[in-house]
Amino acid sequence: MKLRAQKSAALPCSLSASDVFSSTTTSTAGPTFSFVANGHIDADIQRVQANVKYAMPPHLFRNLGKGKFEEVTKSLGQAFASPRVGRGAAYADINNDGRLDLLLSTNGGPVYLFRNEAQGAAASNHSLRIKLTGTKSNRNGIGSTVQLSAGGETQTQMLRSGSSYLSASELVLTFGLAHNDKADTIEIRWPSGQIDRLSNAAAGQTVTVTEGKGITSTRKFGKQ
Ligand SMILES: [Ca+2]
Repeated sequence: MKLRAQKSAALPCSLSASDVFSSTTTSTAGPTFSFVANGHIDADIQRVQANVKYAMPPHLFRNLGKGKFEEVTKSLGQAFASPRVGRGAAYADINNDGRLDLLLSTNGGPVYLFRNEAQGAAASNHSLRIKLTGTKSNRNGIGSTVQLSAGGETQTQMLRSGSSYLSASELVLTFGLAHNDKADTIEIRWPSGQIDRLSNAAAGQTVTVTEGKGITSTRKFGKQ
């Protein structure tokens, strides 16, 4: 995984990453990640605590499964790992390649956009994105829980309206499938209590699932 940064006036950096990552995923296995923006709230914190700094590096943790994570921040390069006064973070797939990209806001400073770029063998990893449309439930499907199984591994995500300070991520769930070219099963539990079950959904696309109706539209990756 590699994240490459490119800076412009206030946006962006870019990350390059071999796998998709998500800040809201629980997984029994699979290439998922958790991102933490760091930075102290007191600009002069070092005057009273010499070993604590105002600007701090972020953290990115790779989910190894079975409740274990490893920190991979430094492996993504200095542009990503540099100390900043981070405040909010949000994610979305900004270029429809199936890999989540990351936006980081800083206190009194630029906003950084980290673009997730696959490198080497990791470029062949697959993913599947799921957009929910509620009918009995709220229109965006917020609060729904999606459990996806592929290649014998199971991942669970809940669609949330936000998970970071003054930040909102896209309302699409992204599942990394590694070398698997499809999701074997998908179970969606809607806030209304409705449960929809799908099977054999191909990777490489975003599927829209309408409550009670199954997949109602698809959009392949690579078409922005
Ligand atoms: Ca992307």
